[in-house]
Amino acid sequence: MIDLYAAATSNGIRARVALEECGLPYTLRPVDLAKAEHKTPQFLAMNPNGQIPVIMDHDGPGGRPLTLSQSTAILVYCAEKSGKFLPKDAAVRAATLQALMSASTDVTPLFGAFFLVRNAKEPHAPTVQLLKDRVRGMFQVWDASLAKSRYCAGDEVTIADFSLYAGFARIKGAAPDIVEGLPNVARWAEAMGARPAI
Ligand SMILES: N[C@@H](CCC(=O)N[C@@H](CS)C(=O)NCC(=O)O)C(=O)O
Repeated sequence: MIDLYAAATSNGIRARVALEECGLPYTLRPVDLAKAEHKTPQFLAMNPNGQIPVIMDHDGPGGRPLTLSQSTAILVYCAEKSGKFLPKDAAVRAATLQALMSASTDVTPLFGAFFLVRNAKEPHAPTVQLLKDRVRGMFQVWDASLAKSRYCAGDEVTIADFSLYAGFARIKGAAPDIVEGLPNVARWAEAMGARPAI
């Protein structure tokens, strides 16, 4: 059994989608960020960075418990544990990892920066616009790519789709105009949103 410590942010959603999609039994342990539950000594013992998500797999590799943070590491861990969504073919796997990194390490942090700057007490309008345009630009690239393939890394669903969908869902909720008017992204998002696990 796995414990998932998370909140409903894009990184938290990414980890939960991974567990759901991979069919790994887990218990959700909600972490209230507003109450700083991620800064308690108990939480910091699991992740000294004081950030969600964290999983604790009581039946980890070799039957030993494993504690893991970083939403993308959790995606890879779940894929490997379940044998799903991380293709074995070397070329497709490389494409999957490329798409995964783009979704996890480009889109999400850039949107996070946009969100922080936009919601600052005195937002600096040119910076807000710059960051917004950068995130939009990334989704325009995704739109062109999704015109050629059904999913982020080809014609099968992979963990790259889970990562991008977590970011997409957060952006759609907080700044929908960033992802509007992109027909291939919209088609992909509809397909992803219709998946029972999501
Ligand atoms: N790179 C990390 C980022 C984790 C992260 O930024 N978590 C946020 C919520 S989405 C958090 O816990 N923020 C609280 C804090 O940093 O104090 C990941 O992918 O898991």
